[in-house]
Amino acid sequence: MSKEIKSVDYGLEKIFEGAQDFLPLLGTDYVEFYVGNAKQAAHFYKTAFGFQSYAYKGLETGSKDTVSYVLKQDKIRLVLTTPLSSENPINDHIVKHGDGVKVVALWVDDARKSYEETTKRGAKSYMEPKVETDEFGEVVRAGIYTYGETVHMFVERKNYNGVFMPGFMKWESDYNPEPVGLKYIDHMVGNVGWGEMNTWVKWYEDVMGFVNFLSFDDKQIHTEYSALMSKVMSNGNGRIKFPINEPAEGKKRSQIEEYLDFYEGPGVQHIAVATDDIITTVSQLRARGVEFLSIPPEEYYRAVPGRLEEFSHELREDIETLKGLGIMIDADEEGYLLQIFTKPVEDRPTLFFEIIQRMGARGFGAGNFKALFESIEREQAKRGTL
Ligand code: TYF
Ligand code: FE
Repeated sequence: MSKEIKSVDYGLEKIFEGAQDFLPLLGTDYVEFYVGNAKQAAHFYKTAFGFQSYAYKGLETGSKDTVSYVLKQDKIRLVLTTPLSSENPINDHIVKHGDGVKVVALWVDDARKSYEETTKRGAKSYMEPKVETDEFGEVVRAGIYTYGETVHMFVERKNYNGVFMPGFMKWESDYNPEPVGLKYIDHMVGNVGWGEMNTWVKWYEDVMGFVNFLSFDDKQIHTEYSALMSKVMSNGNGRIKFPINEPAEGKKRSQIEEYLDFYEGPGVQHIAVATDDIITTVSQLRARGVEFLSIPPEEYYRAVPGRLEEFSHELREDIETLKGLGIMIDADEEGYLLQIFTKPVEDRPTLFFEIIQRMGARGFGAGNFKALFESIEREQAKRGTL
C-alpha cells in the first residue's frame, strides 16, 4: 500500500503520517564493514569509488585488537574494520559472512534515550550506552541488533568537534584520488529469510517508529524465473529508508535466496548512494574499474521515452549517453530517477552498491525491476546459482 509523500526535501520535519516521534533520527552517521584486510579494502574504496582518507585507528593509536579506516565522500562515512589476532570475535563474523556490513549507525541527538526507547519496545541490546572522550569532547554510542547479526548504533556527537570520534586520529595520506560525486546514502536494503519480511516490517514499526510507505509483492517483482517481495520502511522525516526483501517462490532460485546462502543469514544487500550527476559519477566509476551489471537490452531503452511521456516528464540527460553507460530510467507522477547497480563487491555474491540520481521521483525504480532482475539472473546463471 503506498502512502502519499509530502515533500521531496528530506529535512527534519515530519513528512510521513503514522511515523512515531520517540526516535528522532538526523541521518546516517556511518556504515561499518567487518573485513579480512581493511588496508586493502580502504585502497579499493579510495581508488575505485573516490572515497577520501578521513580517520584511522590501529596499533599507532593504541588500538591493540583492531584496525579501522574511516573514509569519507561528502556526507557518506564508511568504516572498514579488521581484527589483529585470531582471538578477536570479529573473526567469527568474517568467517561466517565474508566481508560485509556489521553496523548501520544512525545520527541522533540523544543516544541514551534512543537506546532506552528501542530496548523498551523489544530491541535486543548490542551495546549499552557508552561515553568516549578525548580533548575534542565526547561521543555517546549505544547499539541494538536488527536482522541477522547486523546492528544499529545510535551516535550522539553534539558535544564533539574532533575528526570522527575518540580513539581515532586524522588520517593524512599522500594518495588522494578525486571523489566521483557520491553525496549521501539514499537507502540501505536488508535481505531477510523466507516469510520473515513482515516480522521485520513490524519490528521497524514497533521498535523504531518507522512506517511502511511502499510495498512490492512477488506479482510485481518477478521475472520468468525468480521472484522476491519488498517493503520500504522509513523514519518520520524520510532521511532513513530501509527496504526489506525476502525471497519468493519462482521457477528458479531467487537472488535473495542466493544472498542468504552465501552470506549465511540475513544482512545488508545493497547500499544506494546518491549523486546529482550520475553520468559523470558512473563514467568515473567505470574508468576506475568498478564493475556494473550488464547493460539492459535495446528493447529496454526503446520503452523509456514512452514511460517518461506517460507522466509528462522531460528527460534532461541524453538517452544515448545513459544507454552507453547502462544507466536505467524510471518515472512516476512526481518525476523520474536514474539508477545503476554494481556487481557484488566481494567474491561471495552478497553486498553490492546502487548509484541513484533522483529527479523528483521518490520511488525505488519499480519500472526497472524486470530489466534489473534479468541482469542479476544472467550473473546468477554464470555462477551456476540460478
Ligand atoms: O532498493 C530497491 O528496492 C531497488 C531495487 O534485490 C532492488 O534498488 C530491489 C531488490 C533487489 C535489488 C534491487
Ligand atoms: Fe535500491
